[in-house]
Amino acid sequence: MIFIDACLKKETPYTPVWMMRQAGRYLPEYMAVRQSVGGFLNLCKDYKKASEVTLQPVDILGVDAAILFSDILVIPLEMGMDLEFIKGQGPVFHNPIRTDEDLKKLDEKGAPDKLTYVYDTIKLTRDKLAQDKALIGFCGSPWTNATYMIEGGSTKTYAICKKMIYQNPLFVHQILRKVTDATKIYLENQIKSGVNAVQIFDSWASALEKDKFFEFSWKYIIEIVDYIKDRYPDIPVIVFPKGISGYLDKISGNFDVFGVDWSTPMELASKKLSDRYTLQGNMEPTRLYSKDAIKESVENILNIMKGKSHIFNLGHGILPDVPVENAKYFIKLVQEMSAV
Ligand code: 1CP
Repeated sequence: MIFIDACLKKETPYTPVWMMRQAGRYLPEYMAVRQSVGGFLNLCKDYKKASEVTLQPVDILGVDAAILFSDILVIPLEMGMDLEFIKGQGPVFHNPIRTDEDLKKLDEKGAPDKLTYVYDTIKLTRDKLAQDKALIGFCGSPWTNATYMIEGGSTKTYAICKKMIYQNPLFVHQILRKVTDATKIYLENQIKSGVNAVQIFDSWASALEKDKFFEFSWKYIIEIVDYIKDRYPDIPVIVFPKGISGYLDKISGNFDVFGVDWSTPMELASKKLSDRYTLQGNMEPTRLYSKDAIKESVENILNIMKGKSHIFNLGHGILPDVPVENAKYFIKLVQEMSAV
């Protein structure tokens, strides 16, 4: 698998490429399946349909890896939280974690066993996926998941969870401990079910100042990385802490791939991070609206990464109204231009 080879710094015939959020709303084929089950969470829980939409971007766009169709929030959901995806509002937890009572109710030990629909999706998808394409499993970082669990949904200010960090840090650590423990077993079960690599999404890393990022987010990510790499050294682990370009020189660990977000110049990431890591990224996702803008960025990023270990990706998720034709153009262009 060329994607896995690139993760492990082996030479590849071209630069492998996939897109964060590649299975989803910009594909009419996805919308049709989603409608047929009556909503996003139902789709995650229907392993046959979840597998179908996992495979769609491979069939339609020719990406080099499929990413499991699910969501980071299934961990808090199966720890006992009441999750609903509300149209126009995104995810909502009706019982946010604010008190010791709330904390006590979180069932970190039971959650991994309840996620059988994810493991079934993985098994079926790995069965159907071409041998040369990788299947990526994933989870949210404990911090990114905790922001939703504490706030009760998406937030622009992180006011409640950040106030908690300064007023009652121990309480936040207790939540993070539980989420970390559940996530380790969850990822391990994904690997046992057949994923070829795993990615840890820390989409809200940049909500924290430097010291707090290392204390409340990175520390737990590294704990998960070590747990996986100690047991499955051949499974690549990708980390994606978004928006932390100011302290890249403090980033190290046992992971294989560092996901570079679009706001971090690729040259900077390449200079500041040890060359033992493969870099993944990082075209600005909004460029997908213009073929000229795509071409300019693909040329530029391939140039910077020439001779270095690289997986092409967007610097964050694809937006819902991107023309499918442009997404196809992007994937093909990367594969053709990078071929040696
Ligand atoms: O059909 C729909 O309208 C639901 C939209 C949707 C989709 C397609 C959500 C709701 N989640 C997903 C799938 C998803 N989420 C995947 C599967 C693979 C893929 O689509 O390619 C993955 C990897 C995620 C990860 C995820 N969910 C993250 C981390 C990555 C990122 O983009 O930052 C986060 C933060 C979430 C939470 C989430 N899920 C969905 C929404 C609307 C949100 C909230 C986002 C926010 O707070 O801004």
